[in-house]
Amino acid sequence: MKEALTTAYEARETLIQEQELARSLEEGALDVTLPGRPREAGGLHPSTRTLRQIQAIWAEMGFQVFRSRDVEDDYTNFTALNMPPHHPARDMWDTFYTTQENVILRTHTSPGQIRAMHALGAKGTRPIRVILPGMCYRYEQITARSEIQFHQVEGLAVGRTITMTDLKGTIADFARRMYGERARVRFRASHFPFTEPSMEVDVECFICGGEGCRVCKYSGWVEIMGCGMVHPVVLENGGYDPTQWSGFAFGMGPERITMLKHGINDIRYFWSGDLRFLEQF
Ligand code: 2NL
Repeated sequence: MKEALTTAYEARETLIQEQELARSLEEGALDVTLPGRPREAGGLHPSTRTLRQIQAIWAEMGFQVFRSRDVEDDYTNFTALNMPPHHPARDMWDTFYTTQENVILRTHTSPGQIRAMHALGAKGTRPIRVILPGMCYRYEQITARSEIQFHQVEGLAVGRTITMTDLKGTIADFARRMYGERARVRFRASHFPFTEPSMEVDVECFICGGEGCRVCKYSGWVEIMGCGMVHPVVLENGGYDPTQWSGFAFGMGPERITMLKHGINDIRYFWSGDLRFLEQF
């Protein structure tokens, strides 16, 4: 009974469909010459693209990606980085505190480097080469130039014979891979609590080639990162004997680099979720 009914039903269904198709073709309801409906493919966020580009370059140079937590403790975010409680340099980072004593959002990716030294350095017996990409948080007024959350990529190399020559050569090589083989860099003296000496790095303006334009404010140079030789106190807090070991470190902001590259004049676009912005990448 069931089979008979199913067969009859299917025969009827096929007939109706054929008739429907014939009729709609006759009426021209089905226009097979119409273009197809495109399927919109998603794209990578501009920050993600820059972040991945930076990571790929450092990976080629033997730096392993180390990931760390966004929620930190006061010791690792500040004290271990040569900023004990009440140190005036802490004012450089406006911090998100929580209702829990000692629990904060990291203001930079540097605390992750302390964790990397402990996780990979084997109590200060092994050299390491890591980069640490991630989100940072600062309790600031949101403006065209500053956001309360943004990415950083930090790098750290610790070994027995690392010198400032290694730092300068490695960063110059990074700049050539990132901005083209003719990219020139210059190092300016600066200050960070966790490095000594400390420097800021400029690359010859990749928009105007050093001629002078709005992006480089007619100086011919744009700042791309900060760096320095790891401070002995920080090496010690990472488990290394600073009389036997040395290292260099650097930090850069992918949003800043993306803004310079594409002439984006307002950092608030990045987390606006505005498709008119995102679809341009
Ligand atoms: C910047 C400058 C920098 C570091 C980050 C670092 C980390 C450890 C030890 C020493 Cl564990 N240094 N990080 C050093 C110099 C500069 O960042 O302008 N970032 C956006």
